[in-house]
This record gives sequence, structure tokens and C-alpha cells, in this order.
Amino acid sequence: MITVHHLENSRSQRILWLLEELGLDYEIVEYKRDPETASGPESLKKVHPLGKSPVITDGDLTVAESGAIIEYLLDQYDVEKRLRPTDGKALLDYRYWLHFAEGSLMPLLVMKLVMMKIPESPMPFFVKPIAKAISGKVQEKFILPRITPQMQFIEKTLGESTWFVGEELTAADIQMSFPLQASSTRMSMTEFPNIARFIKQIEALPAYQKALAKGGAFTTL
Ligand SMILES: N[C@@H](CCC(=O)N[C@@H](CS)C(=O)NCC(=O)O)C(=O)O
Repeated sequence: MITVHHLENSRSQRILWLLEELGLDYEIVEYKRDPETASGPESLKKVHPLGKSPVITDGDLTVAESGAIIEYLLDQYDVEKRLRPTDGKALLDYRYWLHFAEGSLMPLLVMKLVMMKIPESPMPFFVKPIAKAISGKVQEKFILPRITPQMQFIEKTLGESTWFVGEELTAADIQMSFPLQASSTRMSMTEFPNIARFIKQIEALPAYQKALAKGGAFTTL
């Protein structure tokens, strides 16, 4: 039996969705975030030393890191090869987006979240304007010039096809879902109508809805 160690409001939402797309039976062990730090609980470190979510167990195996979990589940259970192209440009594009999600887009989104949180953190009142100015400058000079071209590139890609790799859903769409949902709460989407359309499209899928019903309400931080 597959067990998903599911931290609330986290990337493990993607794994629940993938399991639903594959029509597999699985169980969920739920974990709560620390209300102050948003960290996962110590108990997650008993499953994997880094204590991050998602992590799954399947029999004796423990698999961590979303991309590795996705590839493992497809290798083992996507017998009809529905969610991963088998060759050619489609396979290359699939791999590109699968890795882009955590390798390129997420680091900038995490940086943005940290910078957005800094001015809200408790600190002496006279330090607040300085903290706000530093956070604003880092976002303006470092994060925005890097994240904007990425978002524009995604926007263009989603303007050319329904999904990241053509007209069929692949696991690359599942992997890209979390950063795009997170970006929609961390920046304005007015310039990115195709990304907004993609988010609506995934959230309406029956398998996504089933995953939500089993894993509980989901929001990005
Ligand atoms: N690149 C990793 C990131 C894992 C990760 O940072 N997960 C977050 C949840 S979205 C987490 O566990 N946060 C809790 C913590 O850092 O304590 C993956 O995709 O699996």
C-alpha cells in the first residue's frame, strides 16, 4: 500500500492528485505546520531525515522529493504510459517542465515569499521601515527581473497548447501546478491570462477534486 505523508497546504497536494489520476489506492498520514514558522513537525523526520513533504512509502521503499516521487509512481504504475510521453520532443519538453518547476521557478517564489514576510515579522517599530525598504529593493532588483521572464515564457507556452506538453495532460502539468498556484497568490496575474486559465483548468479536473476531498482544503502560503 502506498502511504502519502501529507503536510497541510504543501507540495504533497500534487502527489495526491497524481495518485488519483493513476486510479491507485493509497492512504494519507496528515501533518500540520507550525502556526508561527510554517515548518513541518519533527515527526516527519522519522519518515525521511529532511522532514519535508511530500514523502511517500510504498512497501519497504521511502521516496522523497516531488519530482522523484512522480517519476517513481509513473515507472511503477503508469502502465498505459498516459502521463509521460515516451520519446521525441514531447519527452524532452516533459522533462524540461518537470525539472523547471522545482529547479527554476520555486526557488524564486520561495525567495519572494520570504521577502514578503519580512516586513510583517515582529520587530522594533523603528526597524520596520528599513526592513520594508530592503525587502522591496530585493524584490525589485533581484527577484522580479528573474521571475518575470520565467512567467512570460510559461505564459507563451500555455498560449500555444492546452497543457505544457501539447493537448494531453502529463505529470509535468501536475509538477508545474504548485508553483503556478503559489505565484497566483504572490504576484498579479493580470499579465498572465493563460496561466490563470491553466490553474482554473487543473482545479476543475475530477481527479484534482478527489485529491482535495481526501487531503483536505489546500491553499499555497
Ligand atoms: N523540492 C522539494 C521541496 C520540499 C519542501 O520544501 N516541502 C515543503 C512543503 S511545500 C515543506 O516540507 N516545508 C516544511 C518545512 O520546510 O519544514 C520537493 O519538491 O519535494
